[in-house]
Amino acid sequence: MSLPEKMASCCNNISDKKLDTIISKVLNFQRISLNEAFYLYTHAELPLMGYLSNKIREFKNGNNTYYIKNIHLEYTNLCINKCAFCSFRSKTKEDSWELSAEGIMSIIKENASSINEVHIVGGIHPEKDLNFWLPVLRSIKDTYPTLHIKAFTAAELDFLISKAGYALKKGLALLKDNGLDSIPGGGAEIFDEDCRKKLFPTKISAKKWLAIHKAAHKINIPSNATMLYGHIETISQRLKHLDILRNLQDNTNGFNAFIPLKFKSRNNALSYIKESSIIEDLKVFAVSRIYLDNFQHIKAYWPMLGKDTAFLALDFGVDDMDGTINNTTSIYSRAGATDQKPQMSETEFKDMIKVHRRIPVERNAVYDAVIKGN
Ligand code: V47
Repeated sequence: MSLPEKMASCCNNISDKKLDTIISKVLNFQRISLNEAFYLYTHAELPLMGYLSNKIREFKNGNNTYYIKNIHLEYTNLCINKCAFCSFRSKTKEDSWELSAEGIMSIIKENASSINEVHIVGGIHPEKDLNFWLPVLRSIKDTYPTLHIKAFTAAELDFLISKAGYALKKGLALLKDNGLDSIPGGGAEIFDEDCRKKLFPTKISAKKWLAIHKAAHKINIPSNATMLYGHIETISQRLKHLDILRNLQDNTNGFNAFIPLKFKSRNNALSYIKESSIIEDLKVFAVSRIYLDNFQHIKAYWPMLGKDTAFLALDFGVDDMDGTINNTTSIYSRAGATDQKPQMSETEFKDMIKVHRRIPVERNAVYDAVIKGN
């Protein structure tokens, strides 16, 4: 009996020719189709998904598990959109905050000696546009030239650039010239337009999200991609989301990492939805690793997943962990994340990665290992 046959029979207990073919393709590093991914997702037991995704993970990244020392700087919780899944947006004036340019610089100054990346995102502030941000980015870059600036989801970029009266290409070029190094993956949510209409009708369309990332890749601004799962979307819609990303990556090769984001249900309009199980979470990570054969990295964002599931995911395709964070995000604590004060020391990261029999590698924002002096 071949190995795939053994895996199929031990994990599924029945002979399934279609599953065997898909298993063989994955183990031979051949691309699987959307239909095959659906079949795999709906017919393979979790151990088999883990086994297959781990093969791809080890083929692409060996035992390395990347982590980064960073902060997530959230500059405002004011937002013109009212996305049903969001627990972050302020509902009253008393509950809102926005950071001034000085406030932003002061948070970076406080953390600069212990980080090599700042991840800047926020709500869509009704008044702030590119004219506010260009001097701020310039000032961060001039003061901390080696600090990587990953900033603004495509939804923010669309607003900041158009409000300032620039065309997309020009706006992105100005951001790059003033210090923007890469774009985070937020705002993708789920690409299915029916879900978007129901849950976040005023947010940019999937088409626009993709166009912004494509335009960024064209001028060598790399980015990440995310998928918000576990709300009203179906398995087919999840897989279609992956398919759209795989197609764009074939075209541009500008994505660094894919990050599945587990929907957290506290304090938002979707609180009636039961959160996905750990089994479902691990399946999403595994199928993402298997399907996105042209993405080098699959990232677990632990403040949202919780530490236990995030480290378990190292056996389900994940090779990348974000980040030390220094207690700088509240997007997930407000949505009910287990760690209400998200922070992980470098030692804890390394120890947890080693417990999972992987090699911790501190990375910079472009996935080079950080070489440490004495
Ligand atoms: O787009 C908001 C998600 C995203 C909830 O690129 C929620 O390296 C779950 O994109 N439950 C922003 N998710 C965060 C993000 C991100 C995080 C870490 C790393 C990177 C990267 C990107 O957070 C939003 C939305 O999809 N989100 N509310 C919630 N209740």
